Amino acid sequence: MADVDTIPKAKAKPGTERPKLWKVILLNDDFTPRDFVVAVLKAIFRMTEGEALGVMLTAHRRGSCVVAVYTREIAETKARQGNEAGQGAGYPLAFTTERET
Ligand code: NFA
Repeated sequence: MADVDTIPKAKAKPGTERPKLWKVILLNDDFTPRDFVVAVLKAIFRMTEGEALGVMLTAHRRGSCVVAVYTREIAETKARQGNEAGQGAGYPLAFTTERET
């Protein structure tokens, strides 16, 4: 049996499907203080100060920024917690979720 080891498999091995993932997206607004956004990112998304600053500034400059990617339930929970933190402090801070393609 010549070269049988080098014949490629027709398909990827079953059971190796990629999990469905959802992005959590931070939206910019004109009212939420920068420090508050950074504090929320650190508390809910377990970011360092530097990571949180980078995400906040990207959303500030570009209008939005992907914060992180999770399975659906975790993404929706983190987005809701971020929105509630803003609401609780009287700010329009907004996170959305979007299925990753
Ligand atoms: N644009 C807000 C400000 O200048 C900061 C901000 C950044 C708000 C990212 C929401 C998201 N105070």
